[in-house]
Amino acid sequence: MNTLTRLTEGLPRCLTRLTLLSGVWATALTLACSSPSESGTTQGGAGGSVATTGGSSTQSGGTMAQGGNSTPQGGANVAQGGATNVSTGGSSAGASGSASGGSSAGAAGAQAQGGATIGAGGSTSGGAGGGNTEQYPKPASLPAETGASLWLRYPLVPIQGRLTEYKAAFKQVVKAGTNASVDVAVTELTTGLSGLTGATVAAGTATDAGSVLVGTAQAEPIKSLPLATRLAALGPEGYLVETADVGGKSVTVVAGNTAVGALYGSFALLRHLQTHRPLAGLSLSAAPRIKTRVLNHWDNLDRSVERGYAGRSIWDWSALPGTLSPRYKEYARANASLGINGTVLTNVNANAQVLTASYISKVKALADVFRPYGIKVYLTARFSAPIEIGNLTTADPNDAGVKKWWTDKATEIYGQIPDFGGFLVKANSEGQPGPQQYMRTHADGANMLADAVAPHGGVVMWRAFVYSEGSPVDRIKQAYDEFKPLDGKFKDNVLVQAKNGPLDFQPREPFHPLFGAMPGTPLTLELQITKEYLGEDTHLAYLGPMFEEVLKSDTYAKGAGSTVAKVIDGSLHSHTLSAIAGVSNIGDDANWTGSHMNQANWYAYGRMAWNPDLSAEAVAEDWVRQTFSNDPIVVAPVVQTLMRSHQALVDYMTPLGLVHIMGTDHHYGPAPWVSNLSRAEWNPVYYHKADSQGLGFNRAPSPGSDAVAQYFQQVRERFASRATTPDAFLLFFHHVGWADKLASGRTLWEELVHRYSVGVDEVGVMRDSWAKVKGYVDDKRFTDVADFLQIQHYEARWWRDACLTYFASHSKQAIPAGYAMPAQTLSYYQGLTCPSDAKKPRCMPIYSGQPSPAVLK
Ligand code: GCW
Repeated sequence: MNTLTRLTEGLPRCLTRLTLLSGVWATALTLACSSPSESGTTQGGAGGSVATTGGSSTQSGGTMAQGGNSTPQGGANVAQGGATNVSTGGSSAGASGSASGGSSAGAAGAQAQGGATIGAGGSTSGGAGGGNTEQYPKPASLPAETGASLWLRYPLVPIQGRLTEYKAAFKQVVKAGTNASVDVAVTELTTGLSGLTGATVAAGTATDAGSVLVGTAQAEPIKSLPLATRLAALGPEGYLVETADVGGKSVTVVAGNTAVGALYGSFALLRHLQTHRPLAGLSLSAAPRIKTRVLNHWDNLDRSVERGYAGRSIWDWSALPGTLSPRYKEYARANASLGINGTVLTNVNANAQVLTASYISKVKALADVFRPYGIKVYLTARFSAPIEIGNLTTADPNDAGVKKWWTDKATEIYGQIPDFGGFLVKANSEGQPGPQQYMRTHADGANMLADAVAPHGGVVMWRAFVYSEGSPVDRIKQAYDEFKPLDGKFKDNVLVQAKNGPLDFQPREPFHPLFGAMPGTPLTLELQITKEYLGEDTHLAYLGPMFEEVLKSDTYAKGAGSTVAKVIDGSLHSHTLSAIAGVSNIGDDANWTGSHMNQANWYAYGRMAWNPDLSAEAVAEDWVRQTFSNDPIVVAPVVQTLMRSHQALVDYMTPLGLVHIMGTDHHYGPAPWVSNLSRAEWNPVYYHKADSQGLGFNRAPSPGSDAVAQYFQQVRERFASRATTPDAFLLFFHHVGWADKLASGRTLWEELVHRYSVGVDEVGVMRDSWAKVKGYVDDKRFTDVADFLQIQHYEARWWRDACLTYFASHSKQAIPAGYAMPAQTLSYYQGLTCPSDAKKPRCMPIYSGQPSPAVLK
């Protein structure tokens, strides 16, 4: 045993854990999921198993993020040792099948049938994996790929049985009804089906056997099929995909109540086929749980992107509206394939210029491209716009002239873009103007804008990310303190948008206490897809587990089971509006997201926004199958690498609940020593509070900051007590003595060294694991990923050594036996001046030596 790995800290119960079996990694999947599985039909055979070879670690028990200290659930161990003839479909079948219960069951290999569900939020998987025992041939050669195709790749199905099945079933595509979105669906289906089958699958008119019939429930011949009741239950965006008899011919029907629903169904069918699932019993059905599922672009009008690491903004404002980059349509396709139905084009640190007539015509051009894909555009509204572009002397929301200005502006926008979504606003935060300048509240400001867009059906998304000037006792308390008293004061078309955690998109944070605390206001969950604090473009950190963790966190707002997911989908407090937002990681890089692996985070966001009950692992598996390969020799190790990556990063950057110890401004490398920034709460030392006694921020009741008081009782009590606070958040809520014992039996100092070391070695395992897919993934993408993993490994060691040398200066303790000594001294790390380019951060001086092993025994 050379690496002790603890992978399950804080992860929900449905996730994979890894077990050392006979020298190979095998997945052990938990069978008892904490979330209820949805009822549904089961199709297809048993889910396949995820198998892998390589790696060498074991794991010890972890702690549940929200549930106090506990060990992971047991599960079926399925070792495949890298055989290439295991069943395909496995967990992904369940994944597509919606409920986490379904997906994990599907993943449990021998145990369960692929999950399948009908109903809101769910989706039937149709045939789950099983049944396919065909061996994948090793590809003779693979053309280089830039990553530009994302997960919308349609290579010829390489296994004969499945190929024959698909060829017989998909010969042409016939549309029912006339609509731009149905036309898009036909194009997507003909492209995808032609690629997958290697035949020409064209658009046709007569419904012959082997047709895919796509359209709306109102259009013949779909209208005459007995689908009406089931379709009606699926709402405007839901879909149904199944085999049907039309005039004695067997066809595949892709039906929605709306044309966009049919488009979503088309992408669901294509995903089913891209993941090589069988057609027997095909029955896919789903409707989104959350109504508004948007990307937030922090894109500026000069094409720079705040916290963007993938090149320039894809919005080429100077060429719009005359020139439409082909990327706009590609962007719309990719989003529609996930179910994302809105995009906020501009940075929340807003520029009023986007509200001028010339920019509105540019925005209209984009809206026209996106409309057939079901995507609405939104803009950020700079609160001082009436002054900056309207020649007014005030932006006071109670001023009649200001109200009129916004009302007229809304009318102007809707005149051009009738389905404009509305405004996103960052106000009185980090220097942005807002209503508080006029002694008005956030509600006054939001309501004024809400009145302007209400006649047109628009909404206002008002951000709760605020922290004031001065030296507050505890920055994380401020959003709750400012917004909770405003509950019930917002107009019906206002959503309050809060980040997942109370601080700021840290590698790991507890859920934001506003969730559940504002029953009279629909709350939007804002996730950050771009990895500002998580290694940016370079480090592999799959965020699915983090998204899953926050969505499944129990607020206890209305007793047990009041999860964040239920708060934001509107069901807990019976709201009509519901929304989720993801801060985009997209730029004009060929691969869209700065690295191939970062595409997985865009994908996971979209899939989980559609269905917040999906398991991160099931989503990861679908993504790997669509993006790289269906061969188990690729699927297994890459899914495992993704699933362990976030925890690895947390361990080597900010273990045990540490936060915000990154370098100033760029937030890339380690800088826990920074203490000289003008505002107290910008300094890492403010957050970790290391001293000779111990480490961590005391947020328990007095003498702590009592931030825990913002949570409902059950959560409050758990976090208030050091004994019941999960290790994952220990130092977030408590100042712990260096010599205090943790659940592992190690002292805090020993545990800190251990976590940092394990994190580094995990990256080594990820590197080794990726090395094994060489030859099974095209060389270009293989090399790109391998190169980044190498950088990540060095940088993980940099993080470890820099942080441990710094914390040792407080703990006054040596590195315990069994762990590598830091490569350099504290002053060396403090003297490093990297990255020089914050957009493509690198730290050349530390790329030498052997990062692993950091755990020596
Ligand atoms: O995380 C911080 C970022 C800022 C960002 C801000 C916010 C858009 O460092 O770049 O500004 O959050 O969310 O408003």
